[in-house]
Amino acid sequence: MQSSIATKQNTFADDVLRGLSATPKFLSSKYFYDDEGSRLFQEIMKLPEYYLTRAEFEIFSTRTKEIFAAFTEKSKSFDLIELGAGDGTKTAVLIDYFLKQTADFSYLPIDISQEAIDFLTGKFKNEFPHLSMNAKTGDYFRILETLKTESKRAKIILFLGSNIGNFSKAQAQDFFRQLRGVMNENDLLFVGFDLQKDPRVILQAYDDAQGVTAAFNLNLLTRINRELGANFNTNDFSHYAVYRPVECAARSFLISRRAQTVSVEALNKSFEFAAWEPIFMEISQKYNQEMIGDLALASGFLATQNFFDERKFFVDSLWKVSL
Ligand code: AVJ
Repeated sequence: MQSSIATKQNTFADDVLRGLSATPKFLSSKYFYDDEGSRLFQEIMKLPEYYLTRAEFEIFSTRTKEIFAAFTEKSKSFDLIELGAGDGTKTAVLIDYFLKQTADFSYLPIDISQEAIDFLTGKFKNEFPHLSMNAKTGDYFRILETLKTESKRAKIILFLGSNIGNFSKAQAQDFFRQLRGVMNENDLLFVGFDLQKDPRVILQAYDDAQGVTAAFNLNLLTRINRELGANFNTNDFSHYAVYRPVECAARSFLISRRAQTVSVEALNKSFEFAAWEPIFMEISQKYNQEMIGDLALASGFLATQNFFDERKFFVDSLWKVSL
């Protein structure tokens, strides 16, 4: 059960070599999140155009009670496991309420970034001194595999913020199948999906007026310069975003503004860019209710309850394991 996206241990250099040698060229959005990239993503979440974070926060704030009821319907005691926890702002709303209900649970944030985990645990220790917390850094599936036997309690796995959007539909199915493999009968999965809506609204979220999203994309070239000794000139590339309504997917590209050669020392190689040649950077897949139900079924789950914001911009979908 090896997934090409989650467990294959490619290095940054391997992936850059593969992406810049391909036609069309691509780079993986999973490498956006160095320190500067994480900081830029925090900026993105505050942008007026980037509705996703506020929509999900609204769901957590207005439906807290129902979410808690759904989480505790089968088992009163549980491990709340958050994949890609980030800064935990949304989850804090749930935790605060759960603690006030004197719920019997532990919080286990998992992130690939040690820095993110240190920040989050510091903040939560301070904010919730009575919270039982057990943070982990590393590969999601490897950690979940150990938890499968380590803890007897029901697991509620959170995968929020439309993080699933960075996978194509086929990759998303593969990812959920793997999750299914490390879950027990009474475990639950709570997934945040960004929904199909006015295409203009979606496009603007990935093409903001202040150019923060452009900087976020270009930062990956700066990271390649720093970590792999490349000589990208970020002024010679521009950010371009599209939304395709038939596939419900936003995509972003960096476009080479002129014919140029970029060398990457760590790869001992140069790459030619034609004038206006694109590098595919990121997919942000959007969903509708039918797609979500189908994806759940195809990966061994049943979508049992959907929590929407007022405008139906976003949904947190509760999945149980199908037997
Ligand atoms: C972190 C994957 C949810 O696709 O909306 C934000 C990343 N990229 N702006 C998204 C992102 C450009 C974001 N996710």
